[in-house]
Amino acid sequence: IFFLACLVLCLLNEVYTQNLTGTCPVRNQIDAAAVGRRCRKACHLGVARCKNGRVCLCDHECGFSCINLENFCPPPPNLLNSTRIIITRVHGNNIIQAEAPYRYNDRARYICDAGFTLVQDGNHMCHGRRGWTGTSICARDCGQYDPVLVRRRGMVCGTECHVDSQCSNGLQCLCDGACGLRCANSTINCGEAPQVTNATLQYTGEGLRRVANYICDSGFYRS
Ligand SMILES: *[C@@H]1O[C@H](CO)[C@@H](O)[C@H](O)[C@H]1NC(C)=O
Ligand SMILES: *[C@@H]1O[C@H](CO)[C@@H](O)[C@H](O)[C@H]1NC(C)=O
Ligand SMILES: *[C@@H]1O[C@H](CO)[C@@H](O)[C@H](O)[C@H]1NC(C)=O
Ligand SMILES: *[C@H]1O[C@H](CO)[C@@H](O)[C@H](O)[C@H]1NC(C)=O
Repeated sequence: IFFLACLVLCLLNEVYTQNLTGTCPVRNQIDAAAVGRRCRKACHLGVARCKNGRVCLCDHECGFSCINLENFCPPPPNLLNSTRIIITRVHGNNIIQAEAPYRYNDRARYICDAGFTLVQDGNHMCHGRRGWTGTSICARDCGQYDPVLVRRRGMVCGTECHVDSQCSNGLQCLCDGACGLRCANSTINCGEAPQVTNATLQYTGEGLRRVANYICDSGFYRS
């Protein structure tokens, strides 16, 4: 039993020292409230203020706080267009893959589905209130805003966005050609594309995804 207790303490001790050496933010109730967290009792390193087996650890926006290491975090929340999450844990000098139950300071990273890119990579850490810090966003793959093409084509670009929820009035976050990712009306009707002599016009797709295909008459080629 003594051996086991020592083993557990030594392991935990390594976890603590990992964060004793780093810098910890000063408690900021406004930042903590902004991400929906209530802080635990504040503490100072080396001053015995934490009770009931809690320990003084850096708890992100909350600064040094009394944390119960028996509190586990649930799996990280779902992220749109991401179906894979990698969760790691600092173990001595190594970083290992963490299995549930997740513990204080375990770290989660989201992998976006094919066709999407992580445009905001939150530093997701299991914090002292059984939750995860940070926000990540997987956005649809899309070219960058190209001001030269936009001007040449006389395009009017909507508001910049990464996900639908950033768009108002029922607009969606779509890849809008030279504009890049913008809030746009996906059911917009562009009317007819210009006629070209010695070619016939065929349309594919609908709304913003409608494409005009010019098929040259026989004996002609596209130049
Ligand atoms: C991205 O997520 C949205 C919301 O869950 C879903 O409707 C859409 O089909 C997803 N896109 C792809 C390409 O998986
Ligand atoms: C999108 O465009 C269609 C067709 O022009 C229009 O009927 C609809 O109200 C528009 N939707 C939004 C959200 O602006
Ligand atoms: C190509 O287009 C011109 C103008 O519409 C027309 O006069 C001509 O007959 C067309 N040529 C062929 C081979 O269809
Ligand atoms: C220590 O805490 C800080 C602040 O929350 C965090 O950013 C950092 O990743 C932690 N360090 C380790 C090694 O877990």
